Amino acid sequence: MWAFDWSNFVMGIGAVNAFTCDLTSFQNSLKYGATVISAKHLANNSTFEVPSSDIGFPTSPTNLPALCAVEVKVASTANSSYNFGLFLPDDWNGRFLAVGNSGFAGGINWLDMGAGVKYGFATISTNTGHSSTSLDARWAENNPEAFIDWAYRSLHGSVTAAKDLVQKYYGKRLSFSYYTGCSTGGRQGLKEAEMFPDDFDGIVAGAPAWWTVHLQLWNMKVGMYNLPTNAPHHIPQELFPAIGAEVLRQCDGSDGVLDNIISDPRRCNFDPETLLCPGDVKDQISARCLTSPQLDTLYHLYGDWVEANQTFVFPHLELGSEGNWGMLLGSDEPTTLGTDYVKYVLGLGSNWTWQDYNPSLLALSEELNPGNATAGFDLSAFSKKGGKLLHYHGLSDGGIATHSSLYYYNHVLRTLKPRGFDLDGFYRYFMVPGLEHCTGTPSIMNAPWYFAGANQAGALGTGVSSVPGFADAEHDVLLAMMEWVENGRAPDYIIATKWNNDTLQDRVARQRLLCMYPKQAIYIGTGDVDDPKNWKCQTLEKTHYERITECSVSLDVQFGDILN
Ligand SMILES: *[C@@H]1O[C@H](CO)[C@@H](O)[C@H](O)[C@H]1NC(C)=O
Ligand SMILES: *[C@@H]1O[C@H](CO)[C@@H](O)[C@H](O)[C@H]1NC(C)=O
Ligand SMILES: *[C@@H]1O[C@H](CO)[C@@H](O)[C@H](O)[C@H]1NC(C)=O
Ligand SMILES: *[C@@H]1O[C@H](CO)[C@@H](O)[C@H](O)[C@H]1NC(C)=O
Ligand SMILES: *[C@@H]1O[C@H](CO)[C@@H](O)[C@H](O)[C@H]1NC(C)=O
Ligand SMILES: *[C@@H]1O[C@H](CO)[C@@H](O)[C@H](O)[C@H]1NC(C)=O
Ligand SMILES: CC(=O)N[C@H]1CO[C@H](CO)[C@@H](O)[C@@H]1O
Repeated sequence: MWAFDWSNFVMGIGAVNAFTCDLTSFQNSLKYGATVISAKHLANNSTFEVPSSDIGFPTSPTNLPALCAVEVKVASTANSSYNFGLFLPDDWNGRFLAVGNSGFAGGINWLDMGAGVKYGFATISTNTGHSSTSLDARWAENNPEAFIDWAYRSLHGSVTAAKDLVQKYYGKRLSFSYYTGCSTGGRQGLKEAEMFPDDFDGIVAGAPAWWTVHLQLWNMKVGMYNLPTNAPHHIPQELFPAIGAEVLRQCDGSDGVLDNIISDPRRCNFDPETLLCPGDVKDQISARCLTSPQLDTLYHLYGDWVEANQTFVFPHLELGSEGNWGMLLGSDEPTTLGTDYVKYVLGLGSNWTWQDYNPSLLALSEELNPGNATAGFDLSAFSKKGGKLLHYHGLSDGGIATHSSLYYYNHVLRTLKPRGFDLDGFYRYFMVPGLEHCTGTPSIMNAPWYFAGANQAGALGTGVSSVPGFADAEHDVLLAMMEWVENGRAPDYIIATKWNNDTLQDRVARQRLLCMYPKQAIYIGTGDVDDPKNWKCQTLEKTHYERITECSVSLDVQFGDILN
């Protein structure tokens, strides 16, 4: 324990905190129903050792600025509670930042807090009310209150309590509040914009898992298309790279440039039949080809999920997502993101197996709408109070189909535009060619995927923050958000960066414009394709697919689900 609070000295003239970084001081300033678990000061360049109980986010952030690290427990009902963690930097920028969670994880996201506190934000994260890894929802069994905590209650409650503590600790009002999260974190951001519009001035939502009632079942359905593993239609994981390579061969040029990046899969007329094995193949893996039943599976994967009554349930996996298919395919069971949802959240019990699947589960999921986790489309209150939303989704995402984001964006547009709202004024959506689920890119594409989105800094290193060498509002989505909120300069584009081997010590391999939807990056025709200066943002005519997904009833899709 620190006997003396050095932070008062580090902060210098006129910046003495209202109280010191210790458990008693925090406990005394907390409201009823909350308990301080720990509070300690860390010197500059320290590592915060994540408690071993945090199995959701076990990685310790390193090279932190001098800060006060606090953990608080808050009761949400008589028999449920959640915790939140708080990093209070000695050198505070006067602003507040909350970071989001992943999958079903219960844990405080200390790693993303580490990236956030380096900007100078007072940074928080909630454990969402339970302890688990991101693929595990056993905690939700017979525990609807815990599911409500995960769905939205813990984040809103943590933000409210933490803002109060931040202002008491520094003895000053905070100026602006921000949020950044990806996947479940993206969903949490959209729920906040919808239900608690006053919590944040700016929300960055990546690859949002917003459609809980359909998404979790789709996660399972995608795996089921490729099961059981002994069936003739099963495609072994070893063949995914061959499929990815053929997709790239056929689709790379459909955006006008051969650069190994599929910028616009919607414009590719992919012909899966070119992958068909010749008659005499003995070793399919080395021949890199598919049988006729395996091609049927491919059609399912690239086709939207549409129910027999023409209800559109979820969009397709994208052409170019093959490098990320390990998330939902390639195992001998569908992901527990789906099966645990059915067993423990919909309540069918631990003996339920994916072989018991039937379409009535979809109706049950819609009817129960567990925890009210699915985000809605009415963002009018957030818009009216001046809130800003930056939403992005990778076009190589193998965990959450990319166009579920386009569906969300289009439905917000349908909800608000007739009421006179200008979407571009408060809500901007960016598709990211070659970005997998939140972080990374397929190795054959090597696309620029880094722009300091949620979870991204941690993927480059435990001490990384912002965009090293390019820490400005053009390259860093959080700085772009601050520029929009605080100076009224809305981003039309973000520049994404790719370091060789995703290693900061290595050189920058390429950078690329990401454009605000419906614009997309178009090569100007001369100069290095890896230099963003040689690209511009331009609107192309909508493709057939975009027009189709604007209808929630899908009559005919690019790879129609005729085989369902
Ligand atoms: C910061 O900490 C790292 C260990 O995480 C250490 O290697 C490095 O030398 C330290 N830097 C300074 C300037 O003390
Ligand atoms: C904190 O440590 C880093 C090295 O890790 C150093 O670059 C920086 O100047 C230090 N900051 C302060 C305020 O001492
Ligand atoms: C929590 O308490 C409520 C009533 O207060 C009860 O209905 C519910 O079953 C309890 N849940 C658990 C997990 O104990
Ligand atoms: C699961 O199946 C086992 C064996 O058939 C049975 O003993 C157990 O009661 C079942 N559990 C539930 C929750 O139905
Ligand atoms: C269509 O069927 C699905 C289940 O297969 C159900 O969830 C959905 O509510 C149905 N929609 C309509 C409009 O009947
Ligand atoms: C569910 O969320 C909607 C907004 O998405 C809100 O209007 C409604 O009050 C919520 N219901 C409950 C029970 O939380
Ligand atoms: C360690 C490693 O993977 N190094 C690779 C970095 O990238 C270059 C090409 O861009 C490869 O040649 C190296 O093998």
